[in-house]
Amino acid sequence: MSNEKRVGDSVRMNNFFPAVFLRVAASLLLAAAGGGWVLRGAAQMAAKNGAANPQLFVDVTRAAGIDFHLTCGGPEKLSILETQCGGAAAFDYDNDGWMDILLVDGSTLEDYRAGKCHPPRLYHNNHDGTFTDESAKSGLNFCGWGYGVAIGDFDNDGWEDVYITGFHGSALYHNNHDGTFTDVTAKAGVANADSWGTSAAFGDYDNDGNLDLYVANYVDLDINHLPKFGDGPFCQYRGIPVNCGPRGLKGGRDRLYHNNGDGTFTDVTEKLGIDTESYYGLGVMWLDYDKDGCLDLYVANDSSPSLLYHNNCKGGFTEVGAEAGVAYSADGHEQAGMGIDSADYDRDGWPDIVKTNFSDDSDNLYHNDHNGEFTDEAGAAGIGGVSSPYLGFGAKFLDYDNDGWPDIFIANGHVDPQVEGQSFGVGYAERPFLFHNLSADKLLAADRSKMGKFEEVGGRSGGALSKKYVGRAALTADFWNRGRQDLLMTNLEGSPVLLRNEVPAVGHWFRVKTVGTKSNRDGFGAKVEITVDGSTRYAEVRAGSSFESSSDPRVHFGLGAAMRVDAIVVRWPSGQVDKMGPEAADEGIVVREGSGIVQRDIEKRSPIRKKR
Ligand SMILES: [Ca+2]
Ligand SMILES: [Ca+2]
Ligand SMILES: [Ca+2]
Ligand SMILES: [Ca+2]
Repeated sequence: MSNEKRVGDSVRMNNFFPAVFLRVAASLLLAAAGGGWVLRGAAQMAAKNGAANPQLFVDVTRAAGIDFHLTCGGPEKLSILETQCGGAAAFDYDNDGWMDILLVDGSTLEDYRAGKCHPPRLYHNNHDGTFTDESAKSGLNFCGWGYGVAIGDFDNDGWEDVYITGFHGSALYHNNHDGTFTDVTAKAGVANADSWGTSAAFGDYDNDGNLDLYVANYVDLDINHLPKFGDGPFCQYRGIPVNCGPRGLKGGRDRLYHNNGDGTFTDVTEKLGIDTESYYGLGVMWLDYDKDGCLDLYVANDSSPSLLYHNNCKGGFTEVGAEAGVAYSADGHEQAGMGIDSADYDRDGWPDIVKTNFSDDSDNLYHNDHNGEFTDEAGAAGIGGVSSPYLGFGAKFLDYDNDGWPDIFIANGHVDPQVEGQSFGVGYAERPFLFHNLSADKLLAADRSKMGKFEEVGGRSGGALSKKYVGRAALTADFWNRGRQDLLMTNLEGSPVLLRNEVPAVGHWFRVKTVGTKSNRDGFGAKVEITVDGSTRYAEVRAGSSFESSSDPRVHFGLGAAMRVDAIVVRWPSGQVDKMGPEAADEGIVVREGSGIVQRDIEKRSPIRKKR
């Protein structure tokens, strides 16, 4: 399904609520008639009539009640500290079935030195398209210079806990089950005290049922002796003075904390040989790339090789990034890796990887070759050339049109405001990318050799996707429980952007939430396989990926025209395998380890409630 075929809905959502309610009402009627897919035909007809391109995503930030302005140093970004802020998470902190939002704030050199706090903001999802700022009573009183966030239920009590990374001080907050959190950093032993944490992610690497924690550390800096702006070879970009680093500065060694299961963690960094070279860590993701049942770890490093830690299933890791083909670019040079994500974009049953890089360098699309190695297909897939001038940060696979083929969203934005107005062909603020996976079209054309091609459709979709931002975190979530994947991107210069999926013609969908019993409660690391129309789709359960981000952990599958999922298999980290199905399309199920389906979220499919 090419974008041209989906053209036709020229509705502009200037007035969010009436338009949204009309849209939801219309989709309810169509869903009731079993004909959500009918919309596709209508859109195609409209396309023939020459209607304008649709806005695929609509900026609803203000209408939704998100009123937050990120603080991250001054406008000139005189220090590298001022260039990497903007962590964000989508998670359901109160277990009401709706994804809430957490936004991490940064600081300024003056405020940080003076001890002035910039606590994070917690927005509760009101189920009606709006959010309420619950920060004040949340107890998320982080005071420092915040960067990223990781979400996971580290104590397996059924409530999501929060880890916030910061400059020389990160913090773990335990969820008290009543909308409040308690700082348990000291007891847990995960302060990461003298390091500058960026991205972090929870994953159970030793399959003991307790989530362990990886924290990427970027640069070791003394805030009282910061390198001087523009002073020296590592403080120049194409001959103009900019903030210094990361080259020329000392790298921060990442940390891996093993969860002891009693509220404490043990730092196993040295014992397990993690980040021995202290590279400039930015992106973190747990995945099982060789499907041996033990979670591997991929870390994107700035200005140094990216690292892939293969889990030997005996409690240790071997770093295999170079051998596996994910340490360098396709032509073998070091890159400035920023954000990473994984999904099976070509549906061959193995998890692939996307990674963003600096300007004048392509993003990577590492195809999993099933033998422990990857091939960078970015160029062939149509991603390399488009992405080359841009500086990418957050990256997320999503199936925004529910056609069953994972698409890719990338947040772009430079680190040096000084590039603006120069003749380098790069800007400070840049538009994000939405890469549409064209495999459905290729399949229809019976030309399977062209599978795995992407087309950038954000630029011409108009509206929010064609605007420029200094993008950092990027996450996906079904914020309105409609069976659509929405987006949230943070912006170093200003407000985050909540992007509501308004794709005019979407396919059917299916969503799986995992609840571990023997395995970790979140089910992170579980593999979900569904069989639809004779083909099997593969996904892994995770929340942490992209850049400084945590996404909706519920596994979302687009189904295209299929009205039924024939089989569902969940392979848990414990080794338990639960087999279910068939199930009807357009529902979310909750699968409990060992029990199968324990809940069907059909009633939440199309919520219409009066705005309060
Ligand atoms: Ca909630
Ligand atoms: Ca918990
Ligand atoms: Ca563990
Ligand atoms: Ca798609």
